[in-house]
Amino acid sequence: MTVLSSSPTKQEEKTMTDKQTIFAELENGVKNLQQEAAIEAAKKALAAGVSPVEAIEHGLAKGIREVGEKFARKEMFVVELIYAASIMEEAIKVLEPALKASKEKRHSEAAFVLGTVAGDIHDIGKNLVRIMLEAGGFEVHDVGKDVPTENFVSKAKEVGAGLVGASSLMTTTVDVQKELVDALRAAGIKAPLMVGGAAVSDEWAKEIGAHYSSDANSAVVMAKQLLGKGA
Ligand code: B1M
Repeated sequence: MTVLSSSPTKQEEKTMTDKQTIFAELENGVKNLQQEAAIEAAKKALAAGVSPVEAIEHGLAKGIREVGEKFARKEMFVVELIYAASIMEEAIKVLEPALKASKEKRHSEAAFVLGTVAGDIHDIGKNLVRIMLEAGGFEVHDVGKDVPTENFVSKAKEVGAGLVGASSLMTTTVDVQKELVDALRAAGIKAPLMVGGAAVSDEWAKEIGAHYSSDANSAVVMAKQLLGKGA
């Protein structure tokens, strides 16, 4: 009788180690402000068949969040924060074609208006949400960052949005999401509002009558659920 072992084979162990090494290189490239290293690690991730979503979440995003923590502790200057963000953006550009590769058929009724709220210029996370929504088949109308509430509303009207999404990274701009729900409803737009970003929580979303997701992948799952299309 053959006994099946659940322990990983040598090849599986090697693949896991390679992945962890690549994640660490991506993370270090961003947090140590080494652009070339981050870009090389992104190329390595693609060559090794690592999922670009995992490369971002377990590598680049980990690095930028550590930079954010150091910035908050005054261990890094704002110029370093800006440079780290630009390194992350350059590395994402390397991964972007692979992120988009799995494009599904578009849902015709699913125009999605997406932006970062007024007063907030953070858009790395919002751009990732856009890429993943597009890969998931949505027709995304990205209104940009630091977007006045009325621009979200007018774009939603113009395209007959099935969904509206607003990102907010700062405690000082999160209230704008409430203003946005109110403005959408006042304009007679019934499309659900999805919210996300570092300053947002599920509790807050419920309080304002919106829908929270913590990352780009779960945003796509939620968008499909809200349209009654399942996960
Ligand atoms: Co700024 N920043 N920043 N920053 N920055 C934060 C947000 C901060 C928490 C850093 C800190 O102090 N620890 C802090 C805010 C504190 C607060 O809440 N009050 C802060 C500050 C203070 C500032 C400035 C005021 C600094 C200054 O100038 N003195 C200034 C803001 C100016 C303004 O907006 N008016 C500023 C500027 C910047 C940079 C320009 C340098 C740069 C942004 C570059 C860019 O976006 N193009 C930057 C960065 C990089 C950060 C941190 C370090 C990282 C943000 C990021 O890109 N994360 C951030 C610290 C942190 O977030 N912990 C910080 C990676 C990204 C993949 O994750 O954006 O969370 P995230 O997106 C995720 C999910 O949240 C989710 O999916 C994404 C992918 O998984 N998600 C959604 C996001 N949106 C969603 C929408 C959805 C669903 C899911 O539905 C629609």
